[in-house]
Amino acid sequence: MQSYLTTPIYYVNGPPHLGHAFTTVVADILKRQNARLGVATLLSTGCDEHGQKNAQAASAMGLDPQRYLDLRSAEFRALFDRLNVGYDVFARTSSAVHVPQVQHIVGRLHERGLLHRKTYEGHYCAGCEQFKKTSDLDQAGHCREHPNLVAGLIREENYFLAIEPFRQAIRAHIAARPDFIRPLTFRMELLRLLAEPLEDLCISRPAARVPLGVRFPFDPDYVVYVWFDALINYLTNLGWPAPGYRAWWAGAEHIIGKDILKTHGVYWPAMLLALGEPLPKRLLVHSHWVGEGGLKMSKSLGNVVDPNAVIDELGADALRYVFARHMRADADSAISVALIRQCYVAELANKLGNLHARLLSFTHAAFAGRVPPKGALSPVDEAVRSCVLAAAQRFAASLSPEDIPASTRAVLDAVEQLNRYVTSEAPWSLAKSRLTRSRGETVTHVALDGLRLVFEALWPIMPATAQRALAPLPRRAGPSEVWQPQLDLLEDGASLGEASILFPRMGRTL
Ligand code: ME8
Repeated sequence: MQSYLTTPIYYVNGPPHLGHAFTTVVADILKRQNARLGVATLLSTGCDEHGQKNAQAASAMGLDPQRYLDLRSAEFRALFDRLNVGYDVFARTSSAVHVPQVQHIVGRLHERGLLHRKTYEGHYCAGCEQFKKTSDLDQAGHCREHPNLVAGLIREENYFLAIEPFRQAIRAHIAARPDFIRPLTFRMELLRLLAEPLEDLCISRPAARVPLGVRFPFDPDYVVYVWFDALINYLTNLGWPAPGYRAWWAGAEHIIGKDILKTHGVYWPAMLLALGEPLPKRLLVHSHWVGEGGLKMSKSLGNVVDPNAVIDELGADALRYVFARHMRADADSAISVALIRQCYVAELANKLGNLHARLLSFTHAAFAGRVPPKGALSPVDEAVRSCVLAAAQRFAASLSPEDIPASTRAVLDAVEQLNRYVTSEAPWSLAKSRLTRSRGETVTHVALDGLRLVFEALWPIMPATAQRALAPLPRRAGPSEVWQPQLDLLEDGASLGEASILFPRMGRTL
């Protein structure tokens, strides 16, 4: 089975922010986990470069639109590179591959008689790039997502795709597949949306009003609506309609924030059905990061967390860890620079880093840097070993975003237990006397092997740190090429390498 993991393609009307970093890191965690299980995975991310708000951002900076798009999308790519994201495709909707693809699809739907033209009057929110119902606006005419913009009344002639003819088929598809949308709360939300008749989707914008877009192939006065254009990237990335796309498409999982549930759960399936294409395998939806106190992050509130600044200060893996450990799929989670620093000190430096540092330095001091042999195991040894193994086993199969926080948490609990074990068994004292030395060897062996398994488990979350942590530990290969959580893979008598500091004190350059 092949897996095709997609992130949204992000608007480039500003620099990349924490939310963009988050979804893309989640996709990378899933891909890394798949990779070590032998599941071939294609990961796509990228930038959504058309539409009014990107155009406005370009003109606000006095730049030619294409130059602006090139600069901004390079910032996104640089952030994902810094975060060690192994994307296979970086999609850009202004690219020479994507544009003809969109034109081809619009032309196909037109030929099939699925598009119609009509005059439409409605309030348009440039932030959402969508027409809004009056009931979606507050009294001053602002939409909920963009209280800083007035959704002005617009009357214009446009092309439309009727969604209603596909509603029951989409609904039936979701109803028959409990696993199609996760978590459950978003499945319920979508089923509620699909219970009511749906309005036609306006799929064009007059080029005179929104010049930054893909021209309609049969009517140059219009550009394709930015969402219609953007969703198509999921097919463009696979070389659709060349036959090779099918196997990947069958394993398509869209990782998205809850803000874009309707576009992915209603419009995109309708577009696919109109094209005669199967629906993706799954929608993996997550909630949002919000500022402390549950407030939406905004520049004016001063509670925006800049992912690049966090990486500068604490490293990419610290941010990846905070994402993995502290997100919740079904409810918003608070994040701030102070919370990230607190997590860095309390969990990464004091627990994970400390266990690594003390075990390695102690083994160097007491056992000449060699892995001591393991003798008979006591119930305490067995207890800590099974705790570590159970935590690591949570990483034995493919992950879904919902699993990540609890699985990460379980590994951290195992680290705490290992720390307690080492403190109470005190192998450094045992090693001093001839009578107890072999018991000291066993405790050290058990703890080092636990440490190994902990970092193996955490590899998809903190790839660079895990690699650095594992480098000094002499390991035997497991029995299978596919990674399996397994105890007892340390080489008795082999020398440990030098340990590096995994989580330097804050303030030092990493
Ligand atoms: O919607 N917490 O782009 P966008 C978590 N171009 N994730 C967040 C977040 C937050 N506070 N803020 C943003 C678009 N995200 C369209 C998508 S796809 C065919 C077109 C993440 O730049 C989350 O994944 O507004 C959300 O769905 C996405 O960024 C929205 O990015």
